[in-house]
Amino acid sequence: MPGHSRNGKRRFRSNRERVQALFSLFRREDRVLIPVWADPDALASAFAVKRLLAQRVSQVVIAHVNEIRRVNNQLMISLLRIPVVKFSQISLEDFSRFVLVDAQPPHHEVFQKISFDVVIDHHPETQGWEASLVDIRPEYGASSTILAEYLKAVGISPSVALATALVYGIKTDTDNFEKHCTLQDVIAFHFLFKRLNRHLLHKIEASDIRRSELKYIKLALENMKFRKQRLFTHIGRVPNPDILVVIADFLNHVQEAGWVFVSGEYRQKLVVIIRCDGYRKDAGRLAARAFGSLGLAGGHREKARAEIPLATLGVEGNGNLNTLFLIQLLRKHFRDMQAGRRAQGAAL
Ligand SMILES: [Mn+2]
Repeated sequence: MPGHSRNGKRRFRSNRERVQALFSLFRREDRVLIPVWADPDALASAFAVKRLLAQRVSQVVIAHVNEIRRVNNQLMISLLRIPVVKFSQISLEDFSRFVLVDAQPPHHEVFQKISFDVVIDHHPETQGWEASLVDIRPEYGASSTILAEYLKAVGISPSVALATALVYGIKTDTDNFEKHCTLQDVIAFHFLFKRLNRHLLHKIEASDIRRSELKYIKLALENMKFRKQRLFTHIGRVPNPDILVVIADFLNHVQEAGWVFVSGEYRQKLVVIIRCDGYRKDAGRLAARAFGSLGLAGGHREKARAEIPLATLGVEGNGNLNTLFLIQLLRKHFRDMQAGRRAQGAAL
């Protein structure tokens, strides 16, 4: 077929043409499934696809394949009334069409088993799969931006909830327009801005901790130790590691702290969250060097994380570790770093 490749990567002259092609794939009797790895961008994108197809098919179901743990994401779903169900509760035979947003089939084993009709994403393009309509734009900061363009192209004014969801998706994936952001993301933000409710958005963005988790902040402060400009605290057993991230981000606000190390025990692992200012420091590299041989470790310049099986550390997971243990784990590394710097200085 001229101008129409085997795997749906047809060239379109406009978003309007692309959305028309999308619409032409669906019939009234279709029941559409959108499985998502539920993060803000994926949820918002799926919500937008549901809106686009609402009057055109008999049903659109959004099903999350991961467990939704983050408070922000739970609140996004409840405050914006995004209709989602657990993937384990649905059965694929009930659906005639499948749409994937903010991901590609190789990204998850669940997605791999489904033959998708439509794939819309902004991650780097992967191979070995086909769909009738494929729209992948790796240069975009968020899939929500692509969906905002779709809505605009066919003259659909998003509801307050949908506009707020899409803005949250874009802001999350672009780190508030500081990372992987293009002009298109800014234009989409401008289009959505007129419709969004900033009080709802702020409540969702600000809510990253539960009342029941406040006690871990108290523990973090009680157990905190400073060594030079390094802040260490071990919190003990935690119900989920997200609370460690929240505490590390908070302690990273302390002016005197150049480095922040927050650890906790979760499922027989020591989870260490690392923060620094990223200026002449590299948290990702430190995590890899200090913990890479012991477990999973990595991250970016300012943020990193390590997960080390307690068995590898030769300790038992009964909450008996403390901040001194964490300091001990990192002490050797900092000594090596200092020795390295001295050696460098001597050579000059
Ligand atoms: Mn995304």
